[in-house]
Amino acid sequence: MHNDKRFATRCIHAGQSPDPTTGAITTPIYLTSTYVQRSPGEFKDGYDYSRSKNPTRQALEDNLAALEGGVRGLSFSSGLGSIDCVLHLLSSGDHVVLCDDVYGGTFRLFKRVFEQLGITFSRVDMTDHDATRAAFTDKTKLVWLETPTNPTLKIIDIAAMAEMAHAKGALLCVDNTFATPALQNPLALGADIVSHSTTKYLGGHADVVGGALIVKDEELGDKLWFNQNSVGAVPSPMDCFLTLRSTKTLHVRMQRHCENAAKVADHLANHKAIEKVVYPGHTTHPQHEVAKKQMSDFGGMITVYLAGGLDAAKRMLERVQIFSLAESLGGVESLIEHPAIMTHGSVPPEERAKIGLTDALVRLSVGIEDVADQIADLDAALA
Ligand code: P1T
Repeated sequence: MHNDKRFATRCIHAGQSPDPTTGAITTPIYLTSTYVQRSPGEFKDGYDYSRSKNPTRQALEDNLAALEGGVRGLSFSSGLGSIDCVLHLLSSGDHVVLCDDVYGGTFRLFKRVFEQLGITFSRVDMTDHDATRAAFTDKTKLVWLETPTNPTLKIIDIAAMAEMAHAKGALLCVDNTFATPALQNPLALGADIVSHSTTKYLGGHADVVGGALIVKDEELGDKLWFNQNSVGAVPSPMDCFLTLRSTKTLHVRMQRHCENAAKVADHLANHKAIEKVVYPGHTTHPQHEVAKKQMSDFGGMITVYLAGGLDAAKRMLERVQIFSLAESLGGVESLIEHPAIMTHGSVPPEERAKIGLTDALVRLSVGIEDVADQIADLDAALA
């Protein structure tokens, strides 16, 4: 419903029609594991068992598909569950070109789970197009990237990567968790699959762990659904309800996240305790032009390097009061963390060093509190 409308309208209406039984405007939480059949194998609209299909999940999946401009959405019990589903498209011997900076858990899934099953991968700095081209082999079936990357906030040119992947017959999957469809539409830029940790901005309130995949090709959607149903990492109807409730406000939340982050980033850039600020909206960001080309705004994430290294980082992180020291991101409340010790602890130190993920690096997820309070909190913690 309303899939052809503008983004804000899709946030609120896509995938949702009044409930057929009562006219309820809000999609009910269908807490049912199974559905009564008229005769063996005779059931309504594909509803035979809730791992395969559930009306609350269907509404969320249709909503997410409309937000990303795809034809099919699939939702999962975690972001890693959605990545796992894509990797199950591959067979032993296949090769993946992976961007060198990804969430620590994504790296661990490739390295510790799928590599054992015979799937190889090469990590490459995808801002370097020649190096990326050289990373392909005749076995490359998939290109996987995040942009902005977690946590060094590199911006990767999605259209250029799509062209490169397709020239080699590989699929391109973009993890759009940091930007969200409010700011960036990978499918329109040529990606085949969009992946999300809906735990972050899409969920937006730090109360649900979830994931999603969106595609623009029905046949690929069927293959992924087969994997999802066979492996079984599906979300509960309650989690789907909460996520669907949140996507209704995604457009307004993202606007405020971006406004606040831009102000916080400007402030920190002039702070003597900060050695360097990485924010895609700054003209000093090495891929600022790419960000301007493919994003409608620069997001709510900021990465900083503290002048005083690990000790200074720890002192700051212990002192914040509006920002909370915690893993995760993208909620209404501001979070701050130390990736080397926390979210990226599963990436070996030598691999972290290669991408500048040092002990001085601190990652901020700027929430939608009053920005003056956010800045005062950071100043007090850095004093
Ligand atoms: O935590 P989960 O919902 O399973 O999602 C994994 C994931 C996937 N992709 C990106 C870009 C992510 O950032 C994450 C999870 N990240 C954090 C928990 C974090 O604090 O960075």
